[in-house]
This record gives sequence, C-alpha cells and structure tokens, in this order.
Amino acid sequence: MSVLEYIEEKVKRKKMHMTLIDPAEQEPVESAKMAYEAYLAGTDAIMIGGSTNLTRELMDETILAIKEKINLPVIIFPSGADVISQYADAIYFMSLLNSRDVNFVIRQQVMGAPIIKKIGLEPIPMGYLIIEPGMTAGRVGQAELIKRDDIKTAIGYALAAQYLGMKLVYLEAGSGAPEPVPQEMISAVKKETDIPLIVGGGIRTPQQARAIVKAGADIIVTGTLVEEVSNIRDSLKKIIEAISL
Ligand code: 1GP
Repeated sequence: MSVLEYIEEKVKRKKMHMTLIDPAEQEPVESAKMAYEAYLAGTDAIMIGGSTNLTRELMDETILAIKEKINLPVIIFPSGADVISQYADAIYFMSLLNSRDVNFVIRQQVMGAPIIKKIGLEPIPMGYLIIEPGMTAGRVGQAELIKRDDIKTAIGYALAAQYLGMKLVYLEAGSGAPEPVPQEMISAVKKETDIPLIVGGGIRTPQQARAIVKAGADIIVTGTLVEEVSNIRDSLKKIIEAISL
C-alpha cells in the first residue's frame, strides 16, 4: 500500500494526527526518541521538515534513526529540493500556492522531481496554503498571506489545488502560531472541496485540536508541542484522544 492510500483509507474511518519533527532542532537520536513517544501516543505518521538550517545529511540521519525505532510512515515535508532523502517513505510534493516567489510554487519542484524519480520515492501531490500569521514558513516562503477572515480566498486556493489534481490540501497558520487557523475558514474550505484537509500551526491543546476536527479538518499536524512538553506521550495522547471522540 502506498502512503497516499494509507492516508486516504484512514481518513475515511477517523481523524488523523501527524507529528512534525524538525531535524534541525535536535540530534537525530533525540528526534528518534520523540518519534517513538509520538508513536506510543498513537500518532498516524511522522512528518520531517523545517524552514531553516536543514541539510540532506541531517534529513538522512534523522529519518534512518526514526525508521530504526518505529514502523510508521515517514513523510518528508520539504523546504526545498535540497532536503530530499531516499530513506523516507514518501514526500509531500507540494506547491506553496500563495507564494510570490515562483521558486516555491514550481521551481524547487522542477529540481526535485528528477531526484524523486531516481531514488524511487513516493510523491504525494499537495496544495500548501499559508494563512496569517504564517510565522517563519510565511516569511521564508514569501507568502502572500491569506487573511484570517478572507474565507473566499482560502476557498479559491483550496479548490484550485483540487482542480490541479492535488490529493491533499494543507491550511498552515505557521509553526508556533499564537492561534491556529480559524474554525470558520476550516469549515468553509471543507464544505467546498473534496480532498482530505490538513490543518496545522499553533495547535497546542486538546480543545483546539477537537474544535479543528469538528470544523472539518481530516488531519491535524502538531510540531512545536513535541519540542516543548516534558512528557510527549501524555500530551499527544490527550490531543489524539480529543480528535477521536
Ligand atoms: C508547521 O503546521 C505545522 O508546519 C505545525 O505547527 O509547530 O505550531 O505545531 P506547530
């Protein structure tokens, strides 16, 4: 089964949780420990990526360390073509649709595609949309941020992603955002589109996670949480329980 099939099958039955690990934040062995705790808490997949200070070597070492410990899908969440590792199970082949910089819309993808083909990695086409405040991803990705109350624009981008053939759409408030993407935007986008909806950025509490899936998100992503809490397993368990209710 491909990783996309795994996702498509799971979202038919339940809300999914993915754990984002930034390899630049800690040593590979520490990243692997975090992934293991997330696995024990019941996360469905590990996403690997970050906006700054990443190298392919660090990606390789981190993914290998994680794969040694757990059997969950490891998906690259790339910042560019230079971080593509052959050791992952899949890569989000994503376009930052609301970037002003063509580099993030298509050029990095043009550079990455032949590498992905050569190493036989599974590409998962995804439309990536950055909503205010966007944080580092918004700045680095030169995003023309979608305003938090501009639901029409969010729907337009999400539908465009679907009509371009992308299999997933991701509403991103930015890692560490003070507030997640507004529920009204999530429910409107879910209502108007037919592809699984991922929501991430600023999700810290079980209450927020629950409100986001109730609004219509199929998959939630948490990253900062696992870096900040003392007990990853307990904290993530509470989030995962909240989205399973
Ligand atoms: C960032 O959406 C992810 O790309 C996760 O955000 O770090 O705020 O959980 P957090």
